Amino acid sequence: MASGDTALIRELIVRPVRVPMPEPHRTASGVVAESPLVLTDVVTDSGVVGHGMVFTYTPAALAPVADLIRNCGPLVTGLPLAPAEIEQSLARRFRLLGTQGLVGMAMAAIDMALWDALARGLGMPLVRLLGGAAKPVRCYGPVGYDGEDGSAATAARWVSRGFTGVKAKIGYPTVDEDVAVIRAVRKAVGPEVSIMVDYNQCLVPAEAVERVRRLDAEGLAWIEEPTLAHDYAGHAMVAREARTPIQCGENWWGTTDMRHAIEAGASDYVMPDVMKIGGVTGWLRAAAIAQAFGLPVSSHLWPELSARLLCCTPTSHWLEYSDWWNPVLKTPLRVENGMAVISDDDGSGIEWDEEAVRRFAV
Ligand code: SMN
Ligand code: MG
Repeated sequence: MASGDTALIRELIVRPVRVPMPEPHRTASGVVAESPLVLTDVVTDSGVVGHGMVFTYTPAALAPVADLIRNCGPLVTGLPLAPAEIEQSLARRFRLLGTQGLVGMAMAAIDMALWDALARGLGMPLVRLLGGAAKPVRCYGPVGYDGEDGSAATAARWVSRGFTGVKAKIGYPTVDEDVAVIRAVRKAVGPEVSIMVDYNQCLVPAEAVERVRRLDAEGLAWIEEPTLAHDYAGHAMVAREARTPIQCGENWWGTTDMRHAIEAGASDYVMPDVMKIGGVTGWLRAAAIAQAFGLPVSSHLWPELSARLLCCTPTSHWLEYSDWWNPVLKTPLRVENGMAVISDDDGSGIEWDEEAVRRFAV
């Protein structure tokens, strides 16, 4: 592409896949046993291809999300490769329907692919395009809802790989069981490692208040989503009562949800999900809001893309590491001694393993 020319979008290529998981990931609010993903490629008239990927949580949403992205094809083909402009244009198109849920997922898939294509077309890594510098990003490892022994064993494996943080799923029938799991994890990882816990929205606010008071004695780095993600008043009540920081954000659809949560005082830290917050465009806006409020920003899934975005986030905190989607990636995120190492490849670091994509195609 000649410099100064803006590439035009020629087509979207949309491929749903179902990626199996070696082990199901259990939470207090359900089990994730596989990864239904919609891989989205934006092809430009100069032949550059940008990649984006969304996770539909349940296979029931896989075909509808893929269809929705395909149906957005005519809304974006022929437009200049300008992600923030296209976000505005799609948001206007969907104003009467709303841009949450499946629409938000479709918009995020397109946005991620557009930013990747933009960076590739300019021959630079995404971090450079966004004005940041690639640096190692501190990761924590996830631990499922696997009881004392299972949780301790997984946590110990992360620490043996050099991770300095682990996040355990809790929300057992009693707070005594929560505490027992936390103590088993602490015993397995030693005093220096940060332990986060995640309730995955399973408590009512009154019970959450009771439990966080007990958990305050355990030296946790944060307590995540103790109550329903969109009950900002409930979270604010818990956050006021807890000495341990409350963490929310993975279920905020766009920066409007984030704004409402912050206005309510629902969360001490924030962890936007790059899909639900609105792709790279949404993340950049969320990072600016967090910076203005002095809120530490962690990520949720999408480790390859999130690691790059955390390099461009002034109040960057922790990267949530996950290897669930490695099977379809040619170059999964490298982690050395618990730190994500960002390659200097052009774009956002997403490259499909085409043979695997064919194998997992739906
Ligand atoms: C989570 C992510 C994806 C599926 C289930 C649960 C989670 C997290 O809450 O924080 O990673
Ligand atoms: Mg969570």
